Amino acid sequence: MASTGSDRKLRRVWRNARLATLAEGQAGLGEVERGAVAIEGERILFAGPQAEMPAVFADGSDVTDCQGRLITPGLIDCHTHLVWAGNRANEFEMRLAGASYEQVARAGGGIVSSVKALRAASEDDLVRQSLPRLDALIAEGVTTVEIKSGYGLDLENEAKSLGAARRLQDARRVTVRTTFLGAHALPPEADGDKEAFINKVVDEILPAIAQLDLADAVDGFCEGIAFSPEQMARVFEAAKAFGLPVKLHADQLSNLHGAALAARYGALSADHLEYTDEAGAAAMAKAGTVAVMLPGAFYFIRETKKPPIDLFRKHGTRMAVATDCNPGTSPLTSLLLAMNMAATLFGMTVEECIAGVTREAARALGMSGEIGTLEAGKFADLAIWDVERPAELVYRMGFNPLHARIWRGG
Ligand code: DI6
Ligand code: FE
Repeated sequence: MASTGSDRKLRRVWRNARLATLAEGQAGLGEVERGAVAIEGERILFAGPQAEMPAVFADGSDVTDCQGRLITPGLIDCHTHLVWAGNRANEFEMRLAGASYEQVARAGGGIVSSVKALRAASEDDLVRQSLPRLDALIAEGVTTVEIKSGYGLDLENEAKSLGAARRLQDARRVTVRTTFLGAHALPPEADGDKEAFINKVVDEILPAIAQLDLADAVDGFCEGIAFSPEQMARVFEAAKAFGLPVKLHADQLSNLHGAALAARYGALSADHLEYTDEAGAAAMAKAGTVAVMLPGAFYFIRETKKPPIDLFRKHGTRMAVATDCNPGTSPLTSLLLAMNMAATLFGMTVEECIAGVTREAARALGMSGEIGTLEAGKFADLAIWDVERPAELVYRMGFNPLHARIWRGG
């Protein structure tokens, strides 16, 4: 395959590596002992046994000897709220003194205090304050991150949040997916009128965000302290009208049958799910809605009800794991630690955890065709680890074994 001239894309090969390809349809992690990955430009050409790699792929390539290191797909954090201003360490202290998350929220703290801080910040400020959090994820091999709005709660400030999220993508070698979370909480000016606020989300804010093309998906918080299933259904109908996929914060603090609602709308994912019942788990499996586990929030609010992992297994519901990085319930910027928590607190296996931050996280973002596995044709997003076995990625706490990270081939 002689290729000359300036249009030649850079070819690179990593050899002498162990691979966890996570390839669809393969058992377990799709491990390969003596593996190689070849890429051209932004895309993977080959990932598999070194002996089976066509020799031509090494021709003229930049070749790296991995000395037995492990290569996985670049990690994907499919649920974050990482654009915010200020912090809520004061509420953390209140909760340490005995207040519950709901009590803090009802006392005017909680999400609303982050709304005030975000509204007071400029877009530049938001980018500046959020970059260290993004950098912390990137330092652990994250190559794609989903970022939600939801602390603006009016058009100007929701647009500012999503604009800041998009600018984070320009500032770093990373893929950002934005999600409009207008139905996150009731802003102070709504005077307790949830119906009127949902009308505003559906009639004004969401259409404008869609017109501005600022969001890749639409999310909501379906909960007693937030919005009802009926209200969320209205938001989902509006999203559908603009061709935007939906997802839902469901069954986090109580069972309002949010999982089933999400499934009914063919949601990409339903997230949290501590209180989800069997009918919800089954409906999600049938709809292909991914169950996103957020053990950081479970840990931080000292929840005791675990999500029904056994029911998800029984019904074949796909499971992802994410940080839920947010200032109120999960100030977590480590996807590796999220995996450890998913294993330790929820009983997920190493395979489920690693698939949950790669292949299944890609599915939860509707990006399965592009990222999440080491397969020919997908983007060359790789993480190279100084570990002997994949289980080490899940087992350690507060140690980062990342050796190198490749985003879109570079
Ligand atoms: N559920 C959560 O855990 C976060 N949002 C949500 O809908 C909490 C966000 C916050 O407290 O700031
Ligand atoms: Fe969340």
